Amino acid sequence: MITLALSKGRIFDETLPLLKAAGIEVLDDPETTRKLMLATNRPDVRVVLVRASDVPTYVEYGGADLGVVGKDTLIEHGGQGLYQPLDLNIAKCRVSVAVRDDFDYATAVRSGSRLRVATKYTAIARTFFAEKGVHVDMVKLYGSMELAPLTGLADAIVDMVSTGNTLKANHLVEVERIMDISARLVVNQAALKLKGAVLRPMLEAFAGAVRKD
Ligand code: PRT
Ligand code: MG
Repeated sequence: MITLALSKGRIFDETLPLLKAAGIEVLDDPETTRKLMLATNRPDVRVVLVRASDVPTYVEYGGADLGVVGKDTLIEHGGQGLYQPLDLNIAKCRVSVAVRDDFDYATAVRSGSRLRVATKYTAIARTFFAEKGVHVDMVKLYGSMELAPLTGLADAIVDMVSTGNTLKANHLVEVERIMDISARLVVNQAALKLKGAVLRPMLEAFAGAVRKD
């Protein structure tokens, strides 16, 4: 049995065409079923639905043989023990710094004073500001980062941006782009050895179906 870990929403939706290219069709719709383990048209392949941030953990410990996860989440997890054969070029966005539209970010960063940064992506934020030589007080959040500058919890946020509409709706502006993000395929290293005969052709089918742009 091959177990694939996916998160509901954009990762699941954008992985479906790649699965299809590998001849795999999921038999349930995650938006309507309450099941967390989904059968596919292949009796030897199943999908488990987990939180996006739990995908690397499932694959690392062999609860799933492979999974699809955003580069952001992978960096925060550390990626230890995971084989990362493919950039799937899906669920694309960027990690950026954003502040209130009336906040003078350039001066705050130049002055050598401390910047209060709220984010779920503390590893990415820490590395980025350390390289700039900016002192940061990090506030760890798990969601709704956009609220932090509006409530005085922080001066800036580090968050995922796609269209930028969420920032705009909350009177925030993107002041720095930290990195481009897309989803990656991650594979359990032991599974690749033990189940390589089934996994390798799957990986090749995914690779052949990746959009190049
Ligand atoms: O939601 P949950 O807490 O369970 O976990 P999660 O947020 O990690 O999962 P999910 O499914 O929301 O995101 C999974 C992955 O999709 C992320 O790890 C990213 O790699 C990728 N991705 C791509 C995004 C976006 N685009 C994106 N736009 N993740 C989040 N967003 C957020 C963004 O931060 C903003 O709040 O969506 C909102 C809308 O974005 P705009 O700019 O289009 O308005
Ligand atoms: Mg989310």
